[in-house]
Formats: sequence, structure tokens, C-alpha cells
Amino acid sequence: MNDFETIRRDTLAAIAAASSREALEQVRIAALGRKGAITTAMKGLGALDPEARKAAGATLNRLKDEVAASLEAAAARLGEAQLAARLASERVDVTLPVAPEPQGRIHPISQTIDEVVAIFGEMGFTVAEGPHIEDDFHNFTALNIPPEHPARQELDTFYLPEKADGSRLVLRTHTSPVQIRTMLAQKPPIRIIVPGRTFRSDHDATHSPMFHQVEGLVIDRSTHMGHLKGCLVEFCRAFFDVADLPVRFRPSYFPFTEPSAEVDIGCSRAGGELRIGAGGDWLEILGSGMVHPKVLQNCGIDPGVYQGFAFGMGIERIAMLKYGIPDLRTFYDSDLRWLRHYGFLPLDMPSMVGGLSR
Ligand code: 2U9
Repeated sequence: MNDFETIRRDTLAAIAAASSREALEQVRIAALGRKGAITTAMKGLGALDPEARKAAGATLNRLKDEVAASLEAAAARLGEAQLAARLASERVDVTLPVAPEPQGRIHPISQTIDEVVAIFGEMGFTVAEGPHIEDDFHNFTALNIPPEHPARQELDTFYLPEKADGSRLVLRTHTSPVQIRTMLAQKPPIRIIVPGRTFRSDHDATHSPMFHQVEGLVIDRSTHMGHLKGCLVEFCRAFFDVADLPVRFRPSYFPFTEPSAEVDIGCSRAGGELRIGAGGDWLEILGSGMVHPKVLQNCGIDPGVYQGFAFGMGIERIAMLKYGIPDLRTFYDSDLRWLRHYGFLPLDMPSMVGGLSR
């Protein structure tokens, strides 16, 4: 009997002391396992006389039940404690502010597009997009670019292999086909800007075979050259963040606009360093013009009722000027050190109220 009491006391003490489910399992094996203390005591019952065996058997059964119940209670307690410990150690405070300095950077081309979109967005423009692979009609013909125009030549344009009918698709040489598609699909008033990739067979220090443009188009009943000028002066001053930036419109020629004007902004080149702002010198940054009546006609818009203006600029060029990036080719190098230097923090989204860039 004394032996049973010792087993009972030791086993219950070990259960109380077990600090994990694993430790508890060891206690169970030591008591109730194949060679455990209670199991061994049960096996020993056969050697007793019937009277003693009955009494000892009843005691052992009670002990076994008591130990089993105690093990079960301890397992439940440890399970809860372990879960609570895990929840505490894996706790995440979702209300904490995000890490102040993320590793990634926004590429200057993306940043510049976002800035241009923010400025024109504020003026009521929406963004339109279209395919990189175009047909001759949308890229050239509809834009009043005649068949013999140098822009169409193999030298400037990436053509896809000829189809069975002799026609060839092209990698769009400007984003203008998107304006054509927009005019064919919706009625004026139209006020869109079109950022995107363009392709020209040209590769040197200042030209890349793939580059980015933003073009814009406004069509309404009485849109005139004054609107063009006001809109683009406003854009230049907002983009370069110079309130009194001089802006000059110089006559030019494009097949798709008439009249056409190139837009220069004031700068100085004193000491070989380019500075944007009033300074006696000029820098070309945009092309623009009133949409040619033939282009409107090609898109089913009556030039007797509607007129409008369009403009275009190279993203890499305005990004280089604004952010002092000296070499066009570095835009496409995927050099992380360059990106860390010239890139932008992802949470500094350009906006007209929050500022364009920091
Ligand atoms: C339609 C009608 C007119 C878009 C225009 C320019 C002038 C222009 C160049 C700037 C530098 C291209 O990236 S660049 O080489 N663009 O000078 N683009 S007017 O005129 C349009 C477009 C679409 C339907």
C-alpha cells in the first residue's frame, strides 16, 4: 500500500511540475506506459492471494483513473499556456506606423509620369492607354502622315514582318495612335493625356530605341490656341516648380497639327551649368499645335463643329532636366546604386496638394 502511495505522490508531483506537453508525456510513460510504475504494479497483482489482489486491484484502478484525469487536466492547462505564449511572441501591432525608410525606390521615369499625370489630372484630364503594336492607319495615316514621309521609313520605324496581304504592323513611334483610338471611340469633349512607351530605330547618347512620351489632346467646340498656351504654360511652371518661369511658343511644323508650335522654357547656362528659370537662354521641352482638320475628319469628328489642341513631350528628357540626370542610357541600366541615388520613396506620391517630389 505504501508503494502505491509513493507512486501516487511522485506521479502527481511530476505532473504538477511538467512545464511542457513533452515533459508531461514523459510522466505519462513513466506511470502508465508499458513499463510504467502503475502498469508494473498491475502486473504484480497475479502473485497476490485472491483477497489481497481484490483490494490492491481496486486501489490501483482508482490510482490509474486519478493519474489519467490529472494528466488530462495538465495537458489542457499546458495547451492553453503554450498557445498564449505563442500568441504573445507572434504578436503584430497593425496600428504601428510603416517602416520610415523602405528599401525600394520609384524609377525616375515612373515618378515623372506620376507628376505629369498629377498636374494634368488637376486640370481635368484623364489618362488613356493603348497598344504598343499598331497598324499603319493608327500610327501614320490617320495622323496625316503621308506615305512618303521620312518618319515611315525603315530607318526610323520598327516594322513587324509583312503579313499575307502585304501590310506590316509597327511598334508605335509615338503615343498619338491612342488619341486616334479615343477620338474614334468617343464623342467630344475629350480631354486626355497619354503616357507610354514608344519605339524608334535610333540609338546614341541622346536617343534610345525605346523611350517614353506623354501626349495630350483636348477637343471641344471652341477650344483655341489661347487654351493651348494657358494649359502648357501652367504645366511648365507646375512641373519645374518655378512660378515665374518664362515660356515661349515658337512656330514649327508637324503633319498632325496646324498651326504648330514648339515650347521653350527659360534657362541659364552660366558657368556651363544648366539652370531652369529666367536667365536669358531657352530650352525646348514640348511640341504642340491645333489638331489638323484632316486628323479630326479621319476620326469622324466634324472640323466645322469641333477643334482642339495636342501636345507631346519626351519623359526621359524632362526627367533629365528636372532631376539633373546627365546620361539617357542610365535610365535602362537597372543599376541599383543609380536607382538608390535618383529614385524616389514609394510613399511620396506626387500630388498637387502634397507636392510633386521631395
Ligand atoms: C493627334 C493629334 C495631334 C501630338 C504632338 C508633338 C507636337 C511633339 C514630340 C515631343 C518630343 C515627340 O517625344 S518627342 O520626340 N512631340 O512635338 N506631339 S503635337 O499631336 C497630336 C497627337 C495626336 C490625334
